[in-house]
Amino acid sequence: MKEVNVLVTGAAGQIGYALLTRLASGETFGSDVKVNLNLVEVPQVVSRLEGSRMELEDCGFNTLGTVKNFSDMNEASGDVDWALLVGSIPRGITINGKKIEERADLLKINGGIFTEQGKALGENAKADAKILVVGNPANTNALIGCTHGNNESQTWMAMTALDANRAKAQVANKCNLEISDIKKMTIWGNHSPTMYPDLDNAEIKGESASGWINDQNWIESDFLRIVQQRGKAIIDARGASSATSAANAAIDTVKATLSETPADDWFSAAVLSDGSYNVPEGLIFGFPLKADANGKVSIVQDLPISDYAQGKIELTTQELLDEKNDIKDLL
Ligand code: NAX
Repeated sequence: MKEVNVLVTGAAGQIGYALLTRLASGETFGSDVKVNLNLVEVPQVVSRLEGSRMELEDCGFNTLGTVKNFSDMNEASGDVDWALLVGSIPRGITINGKKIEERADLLKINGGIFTEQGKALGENAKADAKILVVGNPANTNALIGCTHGNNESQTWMAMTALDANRAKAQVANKCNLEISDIKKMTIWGNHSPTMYPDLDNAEIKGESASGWINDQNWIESDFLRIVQQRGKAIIDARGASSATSAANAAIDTVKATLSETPADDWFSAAVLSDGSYNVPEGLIFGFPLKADANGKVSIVQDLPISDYAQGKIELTTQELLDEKNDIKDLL
């Protein structure tokens, strides 16, 4: 049997819990691939991972390989093919008597974590490893990790697939369509309320989604607001942030790179900008992406961008530039 080595940080958290079975079951990498899991947690809770390991064993998956628990990223990252960086310090936590509410403080604390994780992966993970950052602020955490990973053959992404799935669900509800009728959903920019879900370039049965919907008022007000604020709406309703849907989006992102993207579709994640669409180089920015048969990820080029969309893209670009400025001494 083939094998894949997958590292998950924050593995004892709620997204981690929803993620592990789906990585190990055969659903993600296929029924002919053994999945070796390296689970990483902070030292205070690493012992809880033993419970996760026992539960995985009790699922009886043919495709489950080894499950190892770590609190040291250097030890955990040896030879990994995939790293799903879910763990990060949430807003509102109290550290050394100070409640962390400010974005700049949050960015700096997580920046320290991602500096170390990036270095460990750059030095120890496989040359063609893919790294997906889920932990917020995901784009800027990925920028720090990618900078310190300093390994150009590895691919760093920050997750926007949850936002893309949320956008598809809203369109499906509005138009009474199946999710599979909606293709080419792009989330431009930051995984934050400034993200821009693009319905001009999304397609419904081969036509522009915005043309099909034919209700610009809904697109610019309800749709945009619902998608941008969906994370908060879930926290308000559930008393906890998205977990199942976030884990599902991480699985979707992994799967999207395992085979060539179909000609009539693309997927959404944030990658290092190369200047495409005039986005400044050196930001981790949400783009429309394609994978080739070898899993190499590239940005879909030459999409038309309306003046309205351009304004939204500039807003989210500015936010990412501000975030980058807040952590400039970590780069
Ligand atoms: P939890 O608080 O349930 O779990 C996080 C886990 O990470 C904890 O067990 C914690 O001990 C661990 N952790 C913290 N620092 C670590 C480190 N340095 N190394 C290893 N583990 C570490 O949060 P959960 O709900 O699972 O969310 C995880 C992250 O995903 C949060 O930052 C959250 O904001 C982010 N999200 C990102 C989304 C996206 O679309 N990109 C959507 C969902 C989610 O909000």
